[in-house]
Formats: sequence, structure tokens, C-alpha cells
Amino acid sequence: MRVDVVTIFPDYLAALDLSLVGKARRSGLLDLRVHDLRDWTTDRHRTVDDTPFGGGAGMVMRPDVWGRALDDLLPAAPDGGHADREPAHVEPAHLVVPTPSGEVFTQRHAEALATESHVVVACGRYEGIDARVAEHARAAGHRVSELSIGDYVLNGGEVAALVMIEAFGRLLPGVVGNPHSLVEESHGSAGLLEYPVYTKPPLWEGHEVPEVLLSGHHARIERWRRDQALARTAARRPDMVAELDVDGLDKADLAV
Ligand code: 6GU
Repeated sequence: MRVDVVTIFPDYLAALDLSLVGKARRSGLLDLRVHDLRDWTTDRHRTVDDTPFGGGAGMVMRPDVWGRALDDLLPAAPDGGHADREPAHVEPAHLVVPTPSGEVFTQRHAEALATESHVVVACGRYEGIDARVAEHARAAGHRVSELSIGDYVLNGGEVAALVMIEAFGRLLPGVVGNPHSLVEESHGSAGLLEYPVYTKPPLWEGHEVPEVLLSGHHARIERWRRDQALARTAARRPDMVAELDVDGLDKADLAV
């Protein structure tokens, strides 16, 4: 998979050299390139922003600078946005724009992005990127996702880009060593939060590991873990309980 990130702070993305995503880059599973938006400026001051039309506080990122960057990084769309034209044989890219006014990024977005062959992430700063940039990319036939990582405000899209790239990067085949690790985790297909986990020693600072986990009784352990997951989800994420598929619940679930 190829990922291009465009930012005025390339150093923010240095964390992507570390851990599993870093390893995926070194092994060639992930071809991730970070670009400085200012490389596409043309003036002496390398200006990327200007004052907002209509007034108001803050600065807006200029469409001309972003347009040149995306012209270089997004391949010509398959049909230039015209479905009646003969498609060229280029793999289309998906443009991701992190923004607090986007749709909320979830595991479903991560799963979808992990299947792409090319993602371009456009990190805005200040009050955001001139809205015509996303409009122009869509008109050219590209898929564009404006995504927020939650209901709070960051200073720019860089940290959100790190979050999203780690979330989809770890889903690429071969990135997480044991694929079973991906099966049971929170926000996976069960729609429940993960149960609490314990390791050695069995007694630590007066706190014991729940006895059932030491019992070796596989069915009782499974039942206990499911009860814990249900109780935790009900306490912490009532919104997720409301979304549960009732047909997927058994009698013991309903007793929790
Ligand atoms: Cl994607 N960007 C910024 N600037 N703030 C955010 C965000 C993104 N998601 C949540 N807050």
C-alpha cells in the first residue's frame, strides 16, 4: 500500500518510523512518504495561508498551493470524473482530509482504508483548507473522505493523520504478527468493548487475578469474559449497547 502525507510539519509524522507501522515500512508492506506542503509554494516566503473571505478569525490554507501538491500526488482519476469515458488503467487514490468538521473516524473507516492501494492524507492547519480543494478533487473523480477523530479540537490534522494511519496500517496483511490479535479486540465485529486482561503474578499488591481465569475451564472463562465485556460496554458505552444485534445475544447475555 502507498500512503502520501502532505503537511507543513513533516516532523510530526516521525513517529511512523516506530513500532509496527515502522516495521511495515521497512519490510515494504507500507510505502509511506511524507511531503512538505511548502515545496509547492512559489513565493519567497513560502506562503500557504491567507485571510478568510467573509471575515472572521484565523487563516485559511490556499487552494492553489494544495492544488499543485495534489496534482502531483493524486494520479489522474480513472475517468476524470466522466463515467462515459474509457477508463485509463491507473489505480485510483483515496484522498483523506483530517478535519474536526468531518465524519467521525471509526474502525469501519480503518477497515475500508486498509483495502486501498493508494491513500493521500492532506493535513490542514489554522482554520482549515479552502473548501474548493476537496470539491475539485471530487469533481476530478477522486474519492474524498473528510474525517474527524473525535469531538475535540486539535491544532491541525497531523495527530489525527497519525491516528488514522496507525489504525488502518495495522490491518494490512502481515503487519500484526498474530492475526488472532485482530479478531477479539474492542470495536471489532462483536460490537462490544474488550474484557479486562491479566498476566503474572497471580497476586500483586494484594490484588488477585479473578479465580476463573486460573481454573483452566475454557467454557467458564469464555462466559466470564463475555459477561465482563457486556457489563463494561453497558457502563461505559451505552450508545454501543443500543446498536447491538439482539438476535446475536444469548440467554446468559440478557442476564448480565
Ligand atoms: Cl481530524 N483535526 C483537527 N484539527 N482537530 C480534530 C480532528 C482533526 N479530529 C478531532 N479534532
